[in-house]
Amino acid sequence: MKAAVLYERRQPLIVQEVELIDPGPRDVLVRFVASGVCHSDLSHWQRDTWSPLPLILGHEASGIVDQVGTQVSRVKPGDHVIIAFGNKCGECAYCRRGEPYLCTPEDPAKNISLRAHARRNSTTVYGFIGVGSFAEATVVPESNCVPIATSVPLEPACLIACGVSTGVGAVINVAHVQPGSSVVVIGAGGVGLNVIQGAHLAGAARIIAVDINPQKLDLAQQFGATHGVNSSADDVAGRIRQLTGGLGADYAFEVIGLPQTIRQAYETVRKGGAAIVVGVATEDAAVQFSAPDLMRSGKRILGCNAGGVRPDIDFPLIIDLWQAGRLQIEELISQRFALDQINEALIALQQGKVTRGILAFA
Ligand code: COD
Ligand code: ZN
Repeated sequence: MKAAVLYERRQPLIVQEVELIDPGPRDVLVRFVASGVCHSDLSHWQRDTWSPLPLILGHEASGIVDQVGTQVSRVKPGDHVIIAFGNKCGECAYCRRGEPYLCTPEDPAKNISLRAHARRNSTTVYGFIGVGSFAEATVVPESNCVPIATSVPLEPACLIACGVSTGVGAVINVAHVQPGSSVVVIGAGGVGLNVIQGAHLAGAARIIAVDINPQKLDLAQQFGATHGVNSSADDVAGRIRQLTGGLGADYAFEVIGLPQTIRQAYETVRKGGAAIVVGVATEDAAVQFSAPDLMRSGKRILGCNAGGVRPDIDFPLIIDLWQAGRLQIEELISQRFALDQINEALIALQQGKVTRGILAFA
């Protein structure tokens, strides 16, 4: 199959033939229909991260089941699926307590990010968080496949695997945003726009988008933001206090992954409010808080790993909301690329030129 392989960080991905591993007894071979291009893909291209090389990036994907291992029972060839990224072993303490986004396989050899995904000649090629969707196909454990009805448009459904579920999940599963509340969203990108539409869905009265890119602030309004603050021009803390009756917001979501914007989220919430950290910062990043201020203010800082999403429960729920007209998903896609154009797609994301770009394989 054709895949875009990352050999050296910050250098162009190379589109070439690789050989996928054969599916094991509990694995499924899925042919991709679409893959979103998310900032996490860009981060693993730009930063020196833990992910092993050579690597096929891409983790926000939908497709059609092509082959199944001998013990697979949850899907069959021809089924439409959204692929959940990361480990979903179903057996560890976290999976058993219904927190699959924290899955930690007891046997490190079962870590989906570190198992051989494909080969080129005799070189092992890895698949990003087990998915590797900048390619024509993948092999994943059946527990990573969420089947969906054939009536659901499969191309936009790819965005449910990350951007939509992480954003909506941050609001519903992690912060539990209450009707009538005030919500700040710092970073109105592919994931941040979904925090905004999640907050709108949860009945927030004020949704204040903060971004350095004025075009993203316009987009934010289309997805439910009531106000926009341009953080390269405006006094963010002052403007938010003004918009929230002087107290600060009930919730502030950081959806970028920078220490200064995580700090900004903490500063913009009222006493008793919650700052939710959705973006992943570089491994050495640290953020300072005054311990007595944290104690006296009763503010809460919540870590949010992949939106606290339980794919088997939350993907069908999101599809129902989308099909009922309560979430916008097609509207997030501003540009389609072919696999050969993957480097252009990453650069368009880096330059802030797309709402969400997708690779379309059909
Ligand atoms: N102040 C305000 N806005 C900023 C700033 C800043 N200093 N810097 C950048 N921005 C804005 C950009 O203009 C853009 O609108 C937005 O931030 C970022 O958007 P995108 O579209 O580039 O990025 P996303 O939305 O795809 O990236 C989302 C995350 C940053 C949340 C993602 O990359 C991440 O860190 N995920 C965390 C871990 C996780 O849950 N992973 C699951 C797989 S993603
Ligand atoms: Zn992502």
